[in-house]
Amino acid sequence: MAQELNAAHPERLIVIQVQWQGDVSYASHSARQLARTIGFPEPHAEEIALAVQELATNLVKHAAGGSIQLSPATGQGRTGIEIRSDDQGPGIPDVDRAITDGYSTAGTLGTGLGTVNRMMDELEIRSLPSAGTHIVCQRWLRPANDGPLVRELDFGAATRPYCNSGENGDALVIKQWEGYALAGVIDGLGHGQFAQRAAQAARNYVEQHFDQPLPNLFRGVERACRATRGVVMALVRFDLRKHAFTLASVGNVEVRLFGTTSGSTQRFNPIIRRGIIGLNAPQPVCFEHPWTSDTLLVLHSDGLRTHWSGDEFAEILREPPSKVAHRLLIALGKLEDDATVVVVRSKHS
Ligand SMILES: [Mn+2]
Repeated sequence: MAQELNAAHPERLIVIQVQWQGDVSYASHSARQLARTIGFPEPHAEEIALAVQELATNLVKHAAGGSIQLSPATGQGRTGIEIRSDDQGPGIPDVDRAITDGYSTAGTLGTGLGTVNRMMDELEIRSLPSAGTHIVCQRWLRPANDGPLVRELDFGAATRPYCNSGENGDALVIKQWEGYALAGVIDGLGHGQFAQRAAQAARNYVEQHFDQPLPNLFRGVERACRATRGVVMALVRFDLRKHAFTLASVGNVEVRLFGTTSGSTQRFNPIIRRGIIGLNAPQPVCFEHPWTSDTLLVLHSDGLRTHWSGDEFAEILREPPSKVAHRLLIALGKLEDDATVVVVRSKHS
């Protein structure tokens, strides 16, 4: 695939032999230049340059040199940049650990791969002691945002750690962009410091890639959480032009859908994969469902009781989403677990 792409743009394939620190700066500079040429805005070109700097630094420090290849990339109607890093060095002893942000200790092979995972949209690593390390990653252009964003959804959220301790092992994501939105609840396994680390690794990845397709987000979080305890996560992506949303979920995050004018619970039986992302999770099934102006969506972690009905909370569910979230958290939150609620409804004009 990469070869075809390169063949299509032979004039824009850049191969840089990286042996010493000066080559690192040159590789990073070249990546920034190519990213600008492809059309990446400055902050994104900077992130791509940073990813290349991390990869090239690894080549110098741990592989006695190697090569960085930069080229334009296309795929699934998208345009972007592809970066390859190849060496014949000793291989990365623990890829899972290396790729988890904040885990790789400075100075060991694979340092900075967490950064590469966050900066790039897709990432593949093959590393063997006998055959060196081969990394391919892509970053895609985001559609340009023209004009002020019309916020079509109202979000509410409430979260707190267990027993009101300082460390919250739950996290949430809320994003809106032109015609789309993303909402999610993430629950790091257990609670306390290590649950928080897992949840934050997942949240950081999703925040950085929020507009990417759901399967890509789950694959990226899987990479980001490999050396953590792991997380469960439900993400909902709204396609407002299509009046639809897509849900993908792994593990125990409650998803409820209500018709707020009728007060009725809508039939909604998505396929929820069991498992823990970062440890043993299969890819989630993406489930599409219509989104209407009177739909209320509630996501919550298992730190809230799951046995509740819309009838019980009919009054509360008519409140603004932020109020719904807070009142559900107070009514249903279990003291012994981190608890998080996200509520979404169309803005009523
Ligand atoms: Mn929990």
